[in-house]
Amino acid sequence: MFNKVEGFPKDFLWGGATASNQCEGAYNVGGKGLSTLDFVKFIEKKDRRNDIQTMDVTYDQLNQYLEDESNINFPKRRGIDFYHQYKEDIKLMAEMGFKTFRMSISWPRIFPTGMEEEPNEEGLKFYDAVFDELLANGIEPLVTMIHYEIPIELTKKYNGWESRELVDYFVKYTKTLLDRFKDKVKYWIIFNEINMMLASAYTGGGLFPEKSSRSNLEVKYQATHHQFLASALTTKYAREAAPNAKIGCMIARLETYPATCRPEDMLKAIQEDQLNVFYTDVMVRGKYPNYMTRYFEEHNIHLQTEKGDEEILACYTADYVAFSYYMTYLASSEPAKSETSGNLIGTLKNPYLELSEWNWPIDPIGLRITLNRLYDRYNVPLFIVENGLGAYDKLEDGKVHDPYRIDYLAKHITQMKEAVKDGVELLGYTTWGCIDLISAGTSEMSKRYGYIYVDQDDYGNGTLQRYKKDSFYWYKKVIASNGEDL
Ligand code: BGP
Repeated sequence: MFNKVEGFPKDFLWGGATASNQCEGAYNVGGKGLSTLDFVKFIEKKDRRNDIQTMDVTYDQLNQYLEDESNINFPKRRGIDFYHQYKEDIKLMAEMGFKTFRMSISWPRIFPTGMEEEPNEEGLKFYDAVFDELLANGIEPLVTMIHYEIPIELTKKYNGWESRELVDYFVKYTKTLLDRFKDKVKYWIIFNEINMMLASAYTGGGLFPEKSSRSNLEVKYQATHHQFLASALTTKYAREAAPNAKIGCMIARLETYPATCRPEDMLKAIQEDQLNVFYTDVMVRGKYPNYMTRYFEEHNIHLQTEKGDEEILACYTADYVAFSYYMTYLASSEPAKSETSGNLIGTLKNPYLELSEWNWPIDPIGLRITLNRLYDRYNVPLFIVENGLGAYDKLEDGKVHDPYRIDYLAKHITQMKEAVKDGVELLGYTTWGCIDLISAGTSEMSKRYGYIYVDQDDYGNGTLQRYKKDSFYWYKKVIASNGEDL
């Protein structure tokens, strides 16, 4: 009756994570259409270390570029050329002993405008080749169907996910993926960080709230509703057409502590946390939680829904909860005094935590807390699909010494192991940007997360050669010992 858990399960999925738009490059190769994120990257960035990173583009900025094609002055490279170098990269991952590799498929590589009748065969072939390479190297693909990348034509024509039309276009795309790759891919995540909609509607939903006649918040939740439907309908199709598929939902986990033990702060922490787990509540429990009824009413949010929506959400829920974890947040009932930056949203400074070079609080114990809380809430397996330290690295004589990264990861894995001993069912751990890639928040190369160094600077200069960092050899040892040798 009482089974003691000693450590990570034997089949624990160790690996790393990437996203197509941050690593493939080749934005106009192989029939790919332009995506919302292609536009984020040509807006000049200053040193954004201290900014809250929202990845936003304004409607005016986008239009300025769209009006005159010659304005489209794409930087030389906006990835690390994974599109052409995937074989070499996968070889390095296999050398580290990866059991899984999280990657995403670029929607506009498959449907360039999102609205074609037939998919782009060249795009499908590219992913076929990547999956074959992974499987040949004994690496299980973990595939995100959409990592923020929306065909730009859908933004222009429909204001992105504000329109319900996007549900059908997206489901057509995801059905294409399931049909084509069901024998190669078992683990899927439908939307990357679906709660990103709140922080940046452009990135999360390809939409400009100011273009809508509705309030900013209302349009974001409307778009979210459409994404929930698209997720459930994708899951419905997977149950029929790819019965072995495991379908995950994903949020950026914003674990929130009260700033003090004042009851008002505790209440505030619960309320802010609810706005985060609202997403998983709908996708795992299959219905809108009661607390949102009050929230919607108080914020004058009226969602347009159709008959049958409720049933779809109830019937097709996620098999597991995937999440990114970088830091924890503080909630206070008093107006903010001092803020620091963070992943997706800023937060108050927690005096007990150190900050990364980008001022993101570092909180390994928070990972154990969040694993316990999510598991208690849902009782379905969890999957940590992003975690890691963005840092400046120095390449010297072909070597990168990154003890800071090893220290960060070892502390997080230690807490992860404690959570597993607490009884949390954890499927795996894929650290973010296992090979250096372009940062989502800053569009820069110098914020590096990887075990593999890629020779490229913020302006796209460099040989693109790959080098193994010290953390490469360390992670190899961690995987070989199933998390025992840290
Ligand atoms: C997550 C995104 C990733 C990623 C990561 C790190 O929110 O899913 O795409 O980039 O954050 O963020 P950054 O690149 O800004 O350091």
